[in-house]
Amino acid sequence: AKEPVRVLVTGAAGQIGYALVPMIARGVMLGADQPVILHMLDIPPAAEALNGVKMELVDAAFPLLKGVVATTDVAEACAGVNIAVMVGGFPRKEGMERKDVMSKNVSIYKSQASALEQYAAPNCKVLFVANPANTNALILKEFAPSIPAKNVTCLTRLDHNRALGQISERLNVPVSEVKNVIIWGNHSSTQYPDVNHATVKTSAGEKPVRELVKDDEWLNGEFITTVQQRGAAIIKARKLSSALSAASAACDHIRDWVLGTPEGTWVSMGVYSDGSYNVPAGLIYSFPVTCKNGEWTVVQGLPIDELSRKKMDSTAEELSEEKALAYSCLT
Ligand code: NAX
Repeated sequence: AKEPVRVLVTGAAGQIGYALVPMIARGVMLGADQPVILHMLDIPPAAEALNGVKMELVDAAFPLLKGVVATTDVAEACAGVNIAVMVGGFPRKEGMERKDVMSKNVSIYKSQASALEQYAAPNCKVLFVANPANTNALILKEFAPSIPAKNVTCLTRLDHNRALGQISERLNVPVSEVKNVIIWGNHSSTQYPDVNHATVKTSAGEKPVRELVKDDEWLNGEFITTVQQRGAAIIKARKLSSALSAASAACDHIRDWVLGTPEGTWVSMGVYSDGSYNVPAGLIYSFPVTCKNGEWTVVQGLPIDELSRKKMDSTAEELSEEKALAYSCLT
């Protein structure tokens, strides 16, 4: 039998946490044959709710779940974890300046970074979900210098999946037949959902999305804004932000990272830029990646047209600004 993998979820008493922990315990994240031990961290005001989630996990009697650590102690939460999904953080409240929220989060992730560095298992993989996800991941990387940059990522898979979903609806084909969309850049409304290399499996073979949709105006306009604004649309409809789709995307991200992407398929992940596609090095930027043996690689050599270039640069600019703001909170 396989050794259990320890998975940390921070902010586990929150909305996404509540959707995510049962998925992990059912094997959605790491596979139906992989036992797991869940580590759940939240803050003292949420301790009772966190304990309630733990009670429900016990009650669900998940065969793969070999243990649950529910705690408000960062060191205990990080001890021995192989995977860390960072969902908890300080939300922006009405009337708060971006800088005030950023400073709160910088101090939270500074201490969580050092706890991971000290107590997590070697080679621990980190996924940032809490917003601003790209920049929070960068902060964590800064404060956990012994964690390799390649192990620190952020979630743009939800945006990627939203793009697949929009194409599937538009063409009335199953979403499983659509692949290789790309989310470039920031997990924010400046992200660039790119379909220039995306394809659909049809009875006549694989066809480019552009050829099938036959409506560049829609693809270059409404499609892009729909994906960019989808989070806001969910809030408007549900009066709560996306949770089940975010949790599902977090599982997709880790599963593909650990177990590999299918041959011929790439996914979008926020990763540390090495300057590929002329994206400034040193940002956490969403790229198309393939994964093998637990490591991601940016897909190289895709032709980039002028419209794409502009959009890729403007989302990079926003990330550089966020980075500067984060650094200005460091003192
Ligand atoms: P909730 O407010 O429901 O949950 C957040 C939880 O974090 C709460 O239980 C809170 O007590 C806890 N928390 C606060 N400070 C903490 C700390 N220092 N250590 C540990 N836990 C702490 O938010 P939820 O809807 O679950 O969303 C969580 C985060 O995900 C938000 O930052 C949100 O913006 C972000 N999202 C990111 C997405 C992405 O695709 N990257 C999509 C969904 C989501 O909007």
